[in-house]
Amino acid sequence: MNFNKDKLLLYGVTDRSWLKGDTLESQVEKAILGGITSIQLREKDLDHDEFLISAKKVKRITDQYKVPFIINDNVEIALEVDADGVHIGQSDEDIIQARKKLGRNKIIGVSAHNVLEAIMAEENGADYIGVGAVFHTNTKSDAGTVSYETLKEICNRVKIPVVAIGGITRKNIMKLSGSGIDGVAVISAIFGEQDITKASQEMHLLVRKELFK
Ligand code: 3NM
Repeated sequence: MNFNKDKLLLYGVTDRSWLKGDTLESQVEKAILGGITSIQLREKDLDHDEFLISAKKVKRITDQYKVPFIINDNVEIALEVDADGVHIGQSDEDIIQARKKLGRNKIIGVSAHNVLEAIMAEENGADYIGVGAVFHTNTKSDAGTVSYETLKEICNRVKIPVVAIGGITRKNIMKLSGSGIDGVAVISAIFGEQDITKASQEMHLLVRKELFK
């Protein structure tokens, strides 16, 4: 896929623990209406068939709004629903294997926590890197921490787009200003909010204002 880095500006990542009676696809639609520019379906607790059903439902929405649709850590599901790509962690499926299965036209995002991991991911053919956790997060219990200096160094050292993740909120987003990131990936500050559309709208404005001034 000819991946436009502008699509990474505000990257929403789903989390079933925030459903509160809503459906995931409805939450995704609300977030898109507020201004998220990509979505990652992150299903940590579903078996293959349930994951597939969820992916098909969310893809209907992302197709409708033409928002890139990335599957977390599951190349098979990405292929089955013809998603735009996958996001894999350092311990997840190897990037090179993923590329073989997906071909050149799909996006592969990789999590990196230090400069070496970021450089390796780029060399192995990643299309973008997710770097975190840049702030404390309650969403991912095993998230490491990445300092502002490391984030900035990663942005300087790799040519592919860099997205910051972990604990990013409307209150702290400006602390990432000047780091060189291309966007932010967010779970709770969007999907954990009562009004998902408003939260993503405000976040979108802040990302534009604070990151690219
Ligand atoms: N990955 P929230 S931090 C999914 O550091 C994820 O790689 C991270 O959720 C990493 O926006 C994280 O609610 C959780 O903090 C992000």
